[in-house]
Amino acid sequence: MADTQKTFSPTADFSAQANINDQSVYAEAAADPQAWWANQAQTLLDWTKPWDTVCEWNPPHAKWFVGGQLNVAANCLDRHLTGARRNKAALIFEGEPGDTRVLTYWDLHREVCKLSNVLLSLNIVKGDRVTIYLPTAPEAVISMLACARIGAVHTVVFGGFSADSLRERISDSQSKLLITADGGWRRGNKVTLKDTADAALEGETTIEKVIVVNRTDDAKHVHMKQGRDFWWHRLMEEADIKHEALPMDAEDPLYILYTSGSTGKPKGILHTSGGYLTGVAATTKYIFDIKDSDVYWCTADVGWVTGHSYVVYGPLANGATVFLYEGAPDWPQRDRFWSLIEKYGVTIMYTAPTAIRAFMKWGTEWPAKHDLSTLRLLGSVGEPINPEAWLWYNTHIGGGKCPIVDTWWQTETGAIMISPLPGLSATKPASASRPFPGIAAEVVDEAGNPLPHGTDQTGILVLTQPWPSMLRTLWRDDERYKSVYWSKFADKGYYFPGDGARRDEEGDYWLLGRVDDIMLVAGHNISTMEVESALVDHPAVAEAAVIGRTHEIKGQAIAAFVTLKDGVGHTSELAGQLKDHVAKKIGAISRPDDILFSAELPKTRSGKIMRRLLRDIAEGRALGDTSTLADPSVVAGLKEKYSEES
Ligand code: 6R9
Repeated sequence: MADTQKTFSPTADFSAQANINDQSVYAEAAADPQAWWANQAQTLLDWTKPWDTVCEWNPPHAKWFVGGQLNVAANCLDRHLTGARRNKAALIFEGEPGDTRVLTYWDLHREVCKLSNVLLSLNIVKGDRVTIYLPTAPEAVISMLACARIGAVHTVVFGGFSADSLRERISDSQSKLLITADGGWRRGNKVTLKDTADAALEGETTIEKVIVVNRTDDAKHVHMKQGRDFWWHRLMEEADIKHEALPMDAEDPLYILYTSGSTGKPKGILHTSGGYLTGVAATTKYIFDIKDSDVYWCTADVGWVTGHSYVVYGPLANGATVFLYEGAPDWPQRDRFWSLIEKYGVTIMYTAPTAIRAFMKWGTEWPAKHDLSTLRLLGSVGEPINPEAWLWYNTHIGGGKCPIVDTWWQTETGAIMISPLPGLSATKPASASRPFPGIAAEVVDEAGNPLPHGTDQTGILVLTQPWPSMLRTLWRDDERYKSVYWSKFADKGYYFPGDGARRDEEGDYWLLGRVDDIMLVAGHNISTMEVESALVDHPAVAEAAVIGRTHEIKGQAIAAFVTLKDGVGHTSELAGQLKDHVAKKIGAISRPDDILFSAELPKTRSGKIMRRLLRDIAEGRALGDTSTLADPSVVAGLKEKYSEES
């Protein structure tokens, strides 16, 4: 049997010590999911007021733990201060240049209290939005928790986003305050965040005040606008260290996080307090098997949901030690991650398939140079992992002894939905196993009927019942919330995540990628529309069609088919300019890999661009059905051209 078809069971030692090692959890949760979740909320969190109702479900709107009160930051900090965790490391940070900082729970609590007082002194009150545009460093975590402590709603924007993207998110969320830094470090270079922030604030803006963290010691080059901009360290020097966390209703908003939508405009995913924290605390405890003795490293940037749920809220709610690294995996050399694992004795690592594929390409000599024996569990998230990458991760990083949890979830779901439980599941390379206890999923056909297990047909993944950490709506756009997620199977009341899937004979789930116009480039969701809009915004471009083509390392690469305005010449300089233009408009992660100029794009008679055919062209496949095209010769010409130029 090929290794890719084998199953891998946890060792007896691992199972014996696991936080869950009894299969009965699945049946127990399925019998009464609400009771199961209520039990998690009760045992894993501290509430200042108990709830009256576990779940109110008025499809498609859910409320969880209605009437209950808690403070998310207090659950991540204050309750750990009374016992042995007080002086335990909460955050161990290493910056890209090699600077290090350790914050104990006691330290982190003090910093968060101080910043809470700073926010109050800047007139930020419960319900106000605060945009956070920072590198992955302790200040980002402190900022998120300080918002949670006073009830301000944070919206973290990934530091790689452009000024336009930042401006759009600030304006949609109507944030009053921006927290940023002079810069961050990436492959030895300074990323000038403050300059980008300044550009985003030009003209009209809802932002009244800006707090600036000194990260790169670039004070000389940073322009501080009087009355608007304040240095973090100055404000913190004077801040009171005492702050009482404000109890929040379970349904009070915790954060908004923007994610790509297929119409181009980003969607503001809204998460609330009690249900969200219950979901992330339970999944962290049972899927990552977190213990007080662990050193846990999730490599995601705090700007993505994985950073929210599994760098900050889930692990800190569990009182874990979180390792945080600011920079790139190949700086100064390709063994940076492995040297960090050795240096800090990391026991749990959670990363993305795109990173694993890059490590594979760089070769086994890099991890082999380091002692990785402290690792006991590995995780993967962001896109489907190929069986070969799974096996490589298992052998060369996990030493063949670490369970791998391939976790499927989304910004919208808040917490992991489908994953193995590491002490129980016999895992199969590239299968995410089964829904977490208390989560109800199914794979259905276009009509919403369940597909038989073991069929080759690609089905559509749906979640059939509400869950505590689900998004509550899209910020200021409830209509879009209803139409994007709930209209496809409205009669059945199913949540539609936009992913293709199938189930094997044993009922295990295999995720097969997006079924909509979202690309997964290095694990990041990028909308084809958004890149097309950025291209068309360039004066030389008449029309553009963008698709994700299969890419060895990034999963998908961005290929753009571009029609130019009359009289503009097709030059390689222009292709370069267009790539730069998109990177500037949206951010470097959206920079197209290929630009192909074409006099025309393949369209149906009703004028729809046939992206399926463009994908066939970019991936060198035989063209599928072209009979619905207005002019079939267009694709034939394009195909020839693509193979010549690439
Ligand atoms: C957590 C996160 C969500 C989309 C999702 C799916 C893809 C994530 C996956 C996976 C297969 C996995 N995805 N994890 N596909 N296997 N283990 O990535 O959130 O950025 O919102 O992306 O990512 O397509 O719908 P987000």
